[in-house]
Amino acid sequence: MQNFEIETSRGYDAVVVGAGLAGIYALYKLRQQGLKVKVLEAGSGIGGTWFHNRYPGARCDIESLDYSYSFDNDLQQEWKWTERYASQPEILRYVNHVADRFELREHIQLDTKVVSAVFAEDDNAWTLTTDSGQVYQAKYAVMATGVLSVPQVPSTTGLEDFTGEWYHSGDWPNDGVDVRGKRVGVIGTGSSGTQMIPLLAEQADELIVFQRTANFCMPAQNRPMDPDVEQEWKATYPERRQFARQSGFGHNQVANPKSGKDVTAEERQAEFENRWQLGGLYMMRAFKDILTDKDVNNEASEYVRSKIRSIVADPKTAEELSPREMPLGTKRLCSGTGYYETFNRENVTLVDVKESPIERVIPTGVRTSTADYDLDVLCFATGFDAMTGALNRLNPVGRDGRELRDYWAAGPRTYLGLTVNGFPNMFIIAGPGSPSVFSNMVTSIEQHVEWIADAIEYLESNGLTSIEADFEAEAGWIEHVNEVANGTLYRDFKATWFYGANVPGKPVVFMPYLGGVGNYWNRITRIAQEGYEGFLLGGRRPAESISNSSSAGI
Ligand code: NA7
Repeated sequence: MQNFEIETSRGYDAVVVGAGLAGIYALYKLRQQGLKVKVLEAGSGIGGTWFHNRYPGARCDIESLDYSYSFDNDLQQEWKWTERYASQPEILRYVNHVADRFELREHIQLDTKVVSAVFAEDDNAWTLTTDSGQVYQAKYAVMATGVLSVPQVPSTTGLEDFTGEWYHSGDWPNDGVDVRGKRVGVIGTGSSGTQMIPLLAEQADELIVFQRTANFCMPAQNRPMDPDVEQEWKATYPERRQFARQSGFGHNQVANPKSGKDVTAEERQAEFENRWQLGGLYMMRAFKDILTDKDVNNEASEYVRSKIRSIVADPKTAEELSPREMPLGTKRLCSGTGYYETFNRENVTLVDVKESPIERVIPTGVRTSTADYDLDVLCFATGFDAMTGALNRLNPVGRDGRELRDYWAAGPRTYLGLTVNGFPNMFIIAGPGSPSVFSNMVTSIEQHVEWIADAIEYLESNGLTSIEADFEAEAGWIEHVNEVANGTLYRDFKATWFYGANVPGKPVVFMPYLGGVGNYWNRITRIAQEGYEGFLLGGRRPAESISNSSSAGI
């Protein structure tokens, strides 16, 4: 038995796990309602994803004016974003500014990993234990544990004997990595790889890119913030925020309402070019059926391949970089700067590790089935145990000893992505079964936090003790999440982290909800307004005595 000094800190109304964008807003919002809240954060700083993903070139692929909190008008008016798409350091500055501005820091405990979360029926409370043996008790547990927060390093044999340095994109050293004059290898060409590769190529002596699956990488078309754009956004923020909340993906990117089938081939090409120039994820809004109609998607895919051929000088390299396996966008579309151009540099080599698989790491570098590559630095841009990784590791224990990891053994089960049957008063922010990674995360985070705050207020003002998902409602929701995904081209390509397929042994189940942010928001709002249909409410009094009184009363 470990010799912990047990400090029991009772009396919290809510404990929030994680101090990223979700945890910070949950803290702000619940404190505003008069709750006593503690945030426990494993990292040595706040910011979550934006704290840990410090690799060169890390940048958001949603425009900065959109990817920001809307809850405080002075904040959104006063904060100045310097670029169209914010870099990781700028977003981290923003998160820290928010924490200071709203005096949140004193309620956040850093360097504190929650190692267990157990619900006790008798106390109607969650007990959370930290890695240093501290114990926190609270009525409500809010899991703001992140959706891309568990880095995935492949179990590559020999890594322990590698004599160089190695890093994962999602756990990059705070003070950076100096690659000048070095031979650098990057494994992985998803969003992280395609962002870091151009910068590493500029600094390193030599860069070897190990690509297993070519991915589509749109030019971000990033640029310094245009003062006219900023002024226009700030003048119309209320309308823009409302638009984002009611949109398909939680942001202001204007979607073409036309079907690709209703226009001529020339018009389709013109629209693809328009979207290429708009940059990044705009391509996915080219036609309303780009993700449901194979022909329209094929044409868009071919358009992007033609762009790759026009950029990359060596035809063989261009062909290797051209995705052939998946419909455009069914693997998360990348948004980068100078990605394809980088392969015209003399110091950059593309290695196709589908054709010649990586066999092992050797002390001097990486061995594929056909060659050895000498490396000083090896960068893993190999992704995350996404959406469920952090929660499964924490493995909350709910009613009657139910363990989340067991309950989710065949894939995550949630009602609306917010709650789980058997886990009373445990809320998940941007959980599986909600739009989450298929949206502007800040919009989804705000929607979830506000919904959770309202639910707590409803419980407290109606003398209710708990809320959790009804088993049948949960089952119905999961069916709906799958049905929606099956109506799209996502059903045709499952080798992605959306399905959990990147983690060996993880059940292959489509995890995010594709029904649209606006539709989803209207649904969860209606459910709340109508008395939380599909939820089990503990301690419910006779229906006539339940009011909609708005006093929080904790
Ligand atoms: P991703 O998108 O999961 O990309 C991981 C990349 O790493 C992808 O190219 C993988 O190839 C590659 N990979 C993973 N394991 C291996 C092994 N063992 N050998 C070779 N290549 C491998 O992660 P990112 O960090 O780029 O992006 C995650 C999300 O963050 C992104 O979608 C945005 O939402 C932000 P594969 O395609 O599996 O063949």
